[in-house]
Amino acid sequence: MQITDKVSLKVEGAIGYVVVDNPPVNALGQAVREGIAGGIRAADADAAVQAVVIVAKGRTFPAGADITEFGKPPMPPSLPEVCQVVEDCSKPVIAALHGTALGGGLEIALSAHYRIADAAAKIGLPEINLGLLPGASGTQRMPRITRAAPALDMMLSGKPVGVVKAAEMGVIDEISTGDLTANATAYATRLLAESAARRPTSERREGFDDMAAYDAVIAARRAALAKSAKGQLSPFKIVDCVEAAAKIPFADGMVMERAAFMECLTSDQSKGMIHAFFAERQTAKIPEAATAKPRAMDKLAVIGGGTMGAGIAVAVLDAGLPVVMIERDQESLDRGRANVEKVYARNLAKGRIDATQMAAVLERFSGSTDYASLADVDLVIEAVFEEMEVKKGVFAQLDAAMKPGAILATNTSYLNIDELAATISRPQDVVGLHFFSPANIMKLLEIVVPAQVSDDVVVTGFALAKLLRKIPVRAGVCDGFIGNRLLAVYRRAADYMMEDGASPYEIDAALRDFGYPMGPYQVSDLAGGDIGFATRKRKAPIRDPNERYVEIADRICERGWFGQKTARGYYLYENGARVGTEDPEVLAIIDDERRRVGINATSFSVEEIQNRYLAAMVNEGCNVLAEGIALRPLDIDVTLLYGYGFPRWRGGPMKWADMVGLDVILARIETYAKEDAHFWQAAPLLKQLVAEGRNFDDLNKGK
Ligand code: 3H9
Repeated sequence: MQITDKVSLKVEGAIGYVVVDNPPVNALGQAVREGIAGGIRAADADAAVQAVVIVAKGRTFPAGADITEFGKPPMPPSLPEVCQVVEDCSKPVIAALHGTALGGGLEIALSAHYRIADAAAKIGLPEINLGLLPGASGTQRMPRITRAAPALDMMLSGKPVGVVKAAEMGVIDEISTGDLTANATAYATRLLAESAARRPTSERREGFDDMAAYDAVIAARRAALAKSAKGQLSPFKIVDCVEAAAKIPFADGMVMERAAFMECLTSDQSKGMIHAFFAERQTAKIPEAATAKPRAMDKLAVIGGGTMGAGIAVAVLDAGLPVVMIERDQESLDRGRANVEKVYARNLAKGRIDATQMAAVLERFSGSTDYASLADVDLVIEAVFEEMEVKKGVFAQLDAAMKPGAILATNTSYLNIDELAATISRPQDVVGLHFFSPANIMKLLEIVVPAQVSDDVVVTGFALAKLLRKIPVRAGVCDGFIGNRLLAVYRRAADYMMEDGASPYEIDAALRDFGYPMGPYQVSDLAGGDIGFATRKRKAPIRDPNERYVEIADRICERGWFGQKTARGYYLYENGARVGTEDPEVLAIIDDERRRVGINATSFSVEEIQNRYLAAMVNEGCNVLAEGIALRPLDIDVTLLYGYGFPRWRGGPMKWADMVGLDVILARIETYAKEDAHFWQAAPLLKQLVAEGRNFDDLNKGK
């Protein structure tokens, strides 16, 4: 019997099967909610049915509420109501889970009386990743079964767990290997034969058996969050609701959970995180994919065994592919190999892999000092010194050595790839693959599309990103592509504030307060000031004389203070400390510089620091869009979120700007322009959007 177009009820013998069918992830949209509630009620009313199994078609049990419905007018029945219908069924209800039973999907399962899961299934409550909390009884039902700590681990980490762990938690009663529906039927039949009673989770209390321990867990989590989740809403609400589960009646707990869920749902934080969720899936949607298909990618190579080259090699090995590393001499190759082996040795020491696995991975790694070893390679990623002439030399050798149709990628972070491609005989095969350090860990991959490249090379870059489990962003050729180009501008905004009166410590603190894990000067100390220093010296002759240039960084670097590695940079790192302390000598250097250029220091509030830094970022984002360097504002958001530490709960700079209001951002830039009209030039696109009453979200939607 079809209940709605997404849910059917099938009765076979004594069992009624409520079957959900809403690809791709069986999200709990209105028709699914109505269907599950209707299916349960119909099964309840059918005298032939003695037990009900909820099961889903396709790749997964429902993976949660339908996120696309959030923000739209509510459409009954609500998910908490559906959960109650499931629990209130007068016949035992068994949820049969497979795939990823997440969020609202798990909440439905928790409302059933018994749960069986496929051995490969995962369960989780990832709402926190969307700035939300489990809002369909998860905060109330889960701790009743598991106690406080396992419930909070799941809700606060947002990470799913496998079935063995889920069974240990008491959430899964049976693990199924083989045909899930057949096993669920056998399980239901057994329960009926044993006259097993319904087991309403809302009435269970075994999770509250030790209230002193429960209270202690709540207090400890609250204290930890005060440090780790400062400024965020949903983590604290989760703890409040889990605490209440043990203290107030279930119905009151549900009212509290609903109110907390709605407060989170209407917050900018959840809007930002929901935007991030969809944005990171949108970036792979590129024009080239409409017609082109990826080329073969069976064997890869990297040129260079330094930090980047070795990191890329590890990323490729981790994806299960063979990789050849090319270095200029045996000594460098040995160093490169050691860099790769170091990563696996650490994994081994930490128990992440065993010796056999390590040996198997390294089996796929080979090294050579001869470009002839590249003859059968499909895709090479060059990661040599960041200098055009060096790269041109490497590309000439690649051109000579590689088979026709092989892809020649460069990991440059700002050089002109059009110029590089034009020096070889096959510019159509040249693409930019800009990894971020450490390349085996960082999720972002900027795929830089030069003018002459073929579409199938671009889509191969995206296919590689998927294989390496990276988030790809399509970028055009310019100095710094999307990320580093924006970084150069907002870092200048920070340096101007520093020279005008804010200390680097105040600037860092203001940006941590905004949600960054570290401020820009802490990042600079971590990365090392020497490379930037060398680049500034190299670029000095071509610097625009009208541009305001702050010399503070040069004064610091001239003293050999390059950050953590020299125990001194903007901060002092005494006795190998990783967290720096403020350095009065740096403040004195800054004062001297202010005096030298005739600046009277003014003070900047936390808000003012944040506003200027972000305005510079958003404004340059507009220029990058107008030039077609980024396809959509969401591509900029994803770049900054995954490569530059932008707080996810702010959605990315462009989403943040939409929420503040583009007119407000423009007005701020026009005010700053009164001090420095050269730097603070409002982007034409920003002006145009404000004049037309549009925003970045409109651009994302192609409006
Ligand atoms: C919640 O449940 C709140 C409740 O507690 C309370 C409510 C009152 N909705 O990721 P994929 C789309 S909050 C709508 O590429 P995978 C996704 O956009 C929810 N759409 O596949 C994509 O669309 P497209 C808690 C969704 O195999 C397509 O499905 N749950 C949803 O790599 C395929 O997705 C979550 O937060 C959704 N819930 O990964 C789970 N989920 O093809 C969120 C996915 O047009 N989802 N889509 O780009 C996930 O984590 C992953 O999608 C999943 C599959 C692991 C399930």
